[in-house]
Amino acid sequence: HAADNPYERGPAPTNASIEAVRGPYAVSETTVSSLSVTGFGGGTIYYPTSTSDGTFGAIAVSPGYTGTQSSIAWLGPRLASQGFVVFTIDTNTTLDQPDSRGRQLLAALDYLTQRSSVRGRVDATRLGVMGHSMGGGGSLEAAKSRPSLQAAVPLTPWNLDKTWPELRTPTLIVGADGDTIAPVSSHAEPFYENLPSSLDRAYLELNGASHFSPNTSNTTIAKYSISWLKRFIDNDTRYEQFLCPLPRPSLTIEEYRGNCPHTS
Ligand code: 9J3
Ligand code: ZN
Repeated sequence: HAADNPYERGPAPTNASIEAVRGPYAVSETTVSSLSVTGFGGGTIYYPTSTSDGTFGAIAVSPGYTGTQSSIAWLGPRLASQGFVVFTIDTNTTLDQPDSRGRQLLAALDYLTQRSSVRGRVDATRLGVMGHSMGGGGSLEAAKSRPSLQAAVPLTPWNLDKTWPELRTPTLIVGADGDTIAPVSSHAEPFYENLPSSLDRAYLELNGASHFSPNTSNTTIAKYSISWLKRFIDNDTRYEQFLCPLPRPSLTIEEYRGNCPHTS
């Protein structure tokens, strides 16, 4: 329990609680204007309303090519209600490439922990990144340049760089079996296979899914993202039960690869 792990937040999870549309925390939000920041395009911060549970880990989320924060907005309240501060961002331009999106995710985390109105609610040592498509490719770039990040969850990621031996951040890569824009055979799968084999890593391939499945509320994405973020940002081993043994193929899971037990 909490006495053993100062970072754990919220009640003991169940399969129902990680599949739920909302978790145990009521969520507030605040808009960050692009005019008030540099290095990224502003966004929306979703955070647990309560101040009675101390600080929370935090996650920045980038949209994909031509996308805006609205394309990944569902993740804000979905993840924040489980006990995270979540910053869904806009990029400087919607055409920015993955390396730029990676730098923007880090600028957003720096803003969140150092300047934002909720900085007092964030534990600056427990940070993660997510993103869709080129934003997922950007999540890999962010983790490559900042190994202190505690978790990365690229969603149907796209990147020209296929090799990620530099990563030290536990990474869950989510691919979609029907993705024709970032086919898993040339993006998500080689990204996963070219992470260090010593790293805590996983590959979730969604069944009956497309490149744009991460753009609307998706229970399979949510439950495994929540489990990964809780397990590695909060060190919360109560969530290990949903990750190990590896989830088996199902109506929504085409394939799942990873290492078990986790080592970090
Ligand atoms: O962010 C994305 O959706 C990347 C996929 C893409 O449009 O790549 C073409 C250059
Ligand atoms: Zn590389």
